[in-house]
Amino acid sequence: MKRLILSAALLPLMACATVQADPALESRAVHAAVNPILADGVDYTTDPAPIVADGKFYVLTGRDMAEDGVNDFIMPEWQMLATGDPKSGEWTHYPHFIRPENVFTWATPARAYAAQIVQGPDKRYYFYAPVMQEGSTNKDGFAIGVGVSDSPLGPWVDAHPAGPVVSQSYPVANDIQNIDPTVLVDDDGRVFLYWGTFGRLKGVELERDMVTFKGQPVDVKSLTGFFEAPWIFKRKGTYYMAYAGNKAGPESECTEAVYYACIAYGTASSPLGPWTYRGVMLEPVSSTTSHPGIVEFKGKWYIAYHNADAVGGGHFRRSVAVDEVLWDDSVSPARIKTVVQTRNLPPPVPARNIAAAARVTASNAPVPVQYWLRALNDGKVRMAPLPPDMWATWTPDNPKQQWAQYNWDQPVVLNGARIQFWGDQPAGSGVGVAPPKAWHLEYWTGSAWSAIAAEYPTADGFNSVSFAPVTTKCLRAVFDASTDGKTFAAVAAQEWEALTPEATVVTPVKGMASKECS
Ligand code: FUB
Repeated sequence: MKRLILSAALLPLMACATVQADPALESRAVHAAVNPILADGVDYTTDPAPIVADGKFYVLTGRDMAEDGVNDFIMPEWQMLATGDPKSGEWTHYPHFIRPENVFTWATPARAYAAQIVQGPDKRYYFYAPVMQEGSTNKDGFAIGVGVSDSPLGPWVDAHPAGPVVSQSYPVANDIQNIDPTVLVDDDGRVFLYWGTFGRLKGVELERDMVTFKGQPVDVKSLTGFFEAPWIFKRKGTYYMAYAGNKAGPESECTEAVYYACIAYGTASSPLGPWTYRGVMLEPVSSTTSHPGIVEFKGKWYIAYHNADAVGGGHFRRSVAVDEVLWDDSVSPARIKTVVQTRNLPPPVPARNIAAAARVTASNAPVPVQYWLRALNDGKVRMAPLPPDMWATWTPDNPKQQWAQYNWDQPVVLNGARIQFWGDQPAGSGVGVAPPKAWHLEYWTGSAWSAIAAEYPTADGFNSVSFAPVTTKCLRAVFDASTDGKTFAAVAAQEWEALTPEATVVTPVKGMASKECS
């Protein structure tokens, strides 16, 4: 994608009459026919916060800059996207919108986490930003600062130069990580701030100065599975709180693996609650974190969120997508329909690996929620996997043998397999997770399991196995745990491929394996 750097002299021409962009702001035109908006892997955009101003749809985003294999939020600055129509695909991208140290003299550079811009009762724009407080003596140094500007495009000045408006020690002590602010300016001009993460959500009314607490914060405990990323908005007199939820388990309506998040929501008839949980509106995305921003624009509702779908994307290289939000107004309060994620995935190519067409189960099902059984056949091997990027069997007391199993709806012909193990301990360990001492495959004959004769390596990287073709509905990989002669290590695998003699195009199936073949 060609990068067009517009000169500062052109910028005023692009701006609407009432929006005076910061003349120093670099911008470029982007055509994004599909999600994610910036998909080429040059600029990763995160934690979207849309705002409608001067007839435009803006999305404030963070920037992920983690190197491949680094599992950390390396986020030095915020970016901005703007369009006259989110469905047009025509965007203006401001790649270097704000850095923490540009607005807040008391903030350290980096950790430019999820922020939001809202228009205050005085019609000025307020930028709520979690940043690290320089020299903080709090246990957790995150704090929320507020910038103010006459335009959603800045320039910004600190609205509270004395320091953060929220920290673990200001204005009232708290013990949460003070990030992910979301603000609602109600129709009557009252202002409400919510924020929080790691299962803790706080809310408070602010004075009309947008920075001063009015009363004591409330703790919200009624939003099922709340993890982080709250987003408050109002529609037809009802208050809605969307959030990243991580109530996990094989039967959970939210997420199978705890690191992943659904976007759930609740409603309330007043801005400080009480909140009633209403369900899931966005299924887990391809990144572990999920983060909603929801606004109405020209009569339609949109959600901006991020995922790992861009070129080179990952859990720490996320990219913003926008999709429409539809409502069920037949009930009161109106419910949000499950968002259809429009994803631009590469077309499937013929391959010998048909694991994606199988349902999967394992000896340790239900698998502990930090792992993810379906990572086995998701087609992804990562340099530095997180626990949900693999199936694993760790317990404090590991058994001597474990297995994983694929079930196909129809009989398939197989003549090979590949498996990539993961370990934090060397072969021969009796603790932690280690490559198995040995493993083998078995196929279901229709009435019994039959071992498949082959060479079964246990090296780093993919271990390939070839064997005489078998026809079956079920394939099982049986692992003899690594042992030091006293105890047994756990087994973990990032990916297990089941290979057919000829390449075919596979349609992935959802759902876990049935009891068939046992
Ligand atoms: O981007 C850093 C963190 O990841 C945000 O604060 C969370 O909401 C999650 O998206």
